[in-house]
Amino acid sequence: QKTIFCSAAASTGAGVVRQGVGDSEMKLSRIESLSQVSGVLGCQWGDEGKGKLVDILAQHFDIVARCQGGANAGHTIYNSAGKKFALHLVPSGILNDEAICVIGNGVVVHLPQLFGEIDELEARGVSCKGRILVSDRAHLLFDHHQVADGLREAELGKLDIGTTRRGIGPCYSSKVNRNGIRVSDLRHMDTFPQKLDLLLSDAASRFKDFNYGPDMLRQEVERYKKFAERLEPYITDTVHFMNDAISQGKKILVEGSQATLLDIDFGTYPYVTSSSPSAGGICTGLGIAPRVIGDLVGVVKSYTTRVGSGPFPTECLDKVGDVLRFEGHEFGTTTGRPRRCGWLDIVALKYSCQINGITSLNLTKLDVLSNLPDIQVGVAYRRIGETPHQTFLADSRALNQILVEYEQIPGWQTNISSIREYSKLPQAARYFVERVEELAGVPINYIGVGPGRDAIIYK
Ligand code: 2SA
Ligand code: GDP
Ligand code: MG
Repeated sequence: QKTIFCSAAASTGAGVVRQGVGDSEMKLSRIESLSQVSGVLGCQWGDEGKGKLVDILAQHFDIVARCQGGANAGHTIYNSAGKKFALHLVPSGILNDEAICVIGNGVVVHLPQLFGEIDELEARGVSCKGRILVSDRAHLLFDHHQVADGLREAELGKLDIGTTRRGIGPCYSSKVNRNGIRVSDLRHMDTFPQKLDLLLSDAASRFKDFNYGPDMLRQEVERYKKFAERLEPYITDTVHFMNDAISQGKKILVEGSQATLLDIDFGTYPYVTSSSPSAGGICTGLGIAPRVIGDLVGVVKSYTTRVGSGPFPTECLDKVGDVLRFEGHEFGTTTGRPRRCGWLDIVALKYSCQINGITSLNLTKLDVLSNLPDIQVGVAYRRIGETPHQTFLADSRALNQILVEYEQIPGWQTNISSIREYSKLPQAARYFVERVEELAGVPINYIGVGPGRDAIIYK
């Protein structure tokens, strides 16, 4: 489906390396200059490495907040001892003891998952007590939403979305349908059973294979009575909390989940998630005003991956795709699914930067490209017989058939994973970074060269 039109071999070396600024100074300037309210957003189809950047930046922020999505997210981070943590609902700031982690009103919360994560973190020595606040306005995601997610995917057959089956779509549907159940409803156990009955009856009338009877309701109500007790200390009016914190000058980092191309409005609809992982989701999912948001760091992989169905113009269905998957360990953090892999897509990146107002980029997984003799970067789209353009199309069917024009950049074929200074990167790697920066039109301030917390270069 995809054609390489041009391979403009890049023969020149990297540009002039910034002189005179020490790397630790650069690190501090890159982190400390971030505005009071900053965000980290995915610029592709997710799994760009947002969790790692949030974990690093969290050491300089008072609050780390999630504003959308649910346990479909999978953020893998490593602490300073190199221990791996996979987070789904708990914000990636949790490994910084000083940070308060907020689960905002825009998040859909599956309580068994949340408590499971908290138990695991506590068991591994990460104190969560008093450090996780759950919005009273957040919607509860029940097991039956997950069942409905699976039934709908099965019903769609070959046309399935490829969801994580974590119940995200059905829960946001309940929310928009105005019969969802919110965290604050757990404080009214007298009316809770009727509300839950309505939700379960809806699911039973929608899916013939959805088994629902009085025992199920009774058991679920009993279970949620216990959850309600356990959740009580976490329940917070996070809208007030966030706005008070802003007035007090506290530093807030918003952690995006999924990514712009999975956005319910701006993504490759219908192959998207059911929330707004782009900048707008910060305001609606936390109750803070647009004018308080300053820097938005876009996270972009040095290539592209996607899990689930839907258009992916620069996908590599050949050996290159396998190499990227193998070298980049591209398997879903939540589901373990192999991720589809392909080249970096500048058209998609520019679109994401524009929609979100991205102020700087974190180019991640540069190390993964190290064994490739040359690297392609998708720079324009074109339909047969038409001139190339840089418009990310709304029509997923058209996007599926689009032809991509590539620019070829020479590889560096050297291991770069232990390099920590920009000037020490091979010239070809610097050329790649600077060419991407130029094509995207947004500065690349952070470069990932490995999964570990320290494997980052401040540019
Ligand atoms: P859903 O479950 O309704 O949100 O699925 C709808 C689409 O959104 C995609 N999606 C994701 N894409 C990448 N990463 C995600 N998180 C996990 C991870 C995914 C995993 O970190 O690896 O483990 O498979 C994520 N969550 C949702 C999904 O693939 C559908 O295309
Ligand atoms: P997120 O959903 O955006 O937080 O990303 P995930 O955690 O789902 O997937 C990113 C994966 O890449 C994780 O396993 C990270 O540990 C890993 N990772 C992040 N940055 C880098 C990097 O620069 N190089 C390498 N090799 N791995 C990275
Ligand atoms: Mg992920």
